[in-house]
Amino acid sequence: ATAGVTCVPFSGGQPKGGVDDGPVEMVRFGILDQLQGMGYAVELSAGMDKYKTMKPAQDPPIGVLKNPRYVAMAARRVSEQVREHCEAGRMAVTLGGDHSIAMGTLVGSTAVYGDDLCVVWVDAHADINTPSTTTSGNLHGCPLAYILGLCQASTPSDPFAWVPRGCVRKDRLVYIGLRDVDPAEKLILRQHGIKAFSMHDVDKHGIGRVVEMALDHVNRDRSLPVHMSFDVDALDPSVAPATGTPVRGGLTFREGHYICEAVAETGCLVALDLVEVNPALGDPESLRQTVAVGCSLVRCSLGERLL
Ligand code: DIR
Ligand code: MN
Ligand code: MN
Ligand code: MN
Repeated sequence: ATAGVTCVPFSGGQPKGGVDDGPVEMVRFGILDQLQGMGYAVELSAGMDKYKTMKPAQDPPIGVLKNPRYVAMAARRVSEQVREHCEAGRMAVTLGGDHSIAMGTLVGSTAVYGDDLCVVWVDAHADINTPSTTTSGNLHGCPLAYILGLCQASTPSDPFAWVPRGCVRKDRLVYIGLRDVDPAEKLILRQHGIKAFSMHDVDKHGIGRVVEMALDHVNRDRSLPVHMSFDVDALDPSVAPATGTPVRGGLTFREGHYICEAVAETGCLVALDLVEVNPALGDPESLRQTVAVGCSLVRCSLGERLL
């Protein structure tokens, strides 16, 4: 099998620098060699340094949205790289970077797999704010609103006009790990009947049952392709401290890995995002720990087994 790896050193979807160094730190930690050691051929997308230089000279806010053109350009490029990997039948692995790049990864995977594609979104946050509900204006809190078609292209000059609204079906999205959801996002989830397993559900049912219920919701027969988008802040800050928006009460080390192992076991995974590793936050040990856990989540998702 071949892993098509796209490194996206991008931080424009949120205000903290450093998350753009997530991919290079994971590569330095050895993720590419580790995948090869597992038997994968690795095909690396070219020009990963380009993202840092893509910033347009003029990018004033649109409404409250920050860096809208920069985010849109980067995500569009990601979408092309992920689409190429999926077209070639590779497992598309995208290393972020902040979570706004998932707008690109999902456009890329759905371009190939269509609306059969199921999305497992592992995150402390719902990332489903629309341009009108976001209070932060940070686009890493918005990718799913665009993807699901909750915000229409308003003007021809919308930098996100290239995003096919509704490329992922609402009934094919499921969340695991939520615990910091904005009031407007709660309304959106309820209004559209989007399935979400919060940390309360993980406590109540245990992670084994939660993953089973999540997969049953989007993919009962385990026959459809799955794209997992894993925000490292889904993990408890004691496990993954070096991330921009840590929220206490998160997944344990084992719960995070269990999700990846169980998804890998289905044999349905076609695309994986591992995002929001920010090596600039915290002491060297926090950084090492977070980079290491990011790499091990990637390996488990791609089938590394304990026995
Ligand atoms: C918040 C935080 N819901 C926002 N989102 C984060 O800015 O829209 N996403 N941190 O990862
Ligand atoms: Mn998050
Ligand atoms: Mn939106
Ligand atoms: Mn996120």
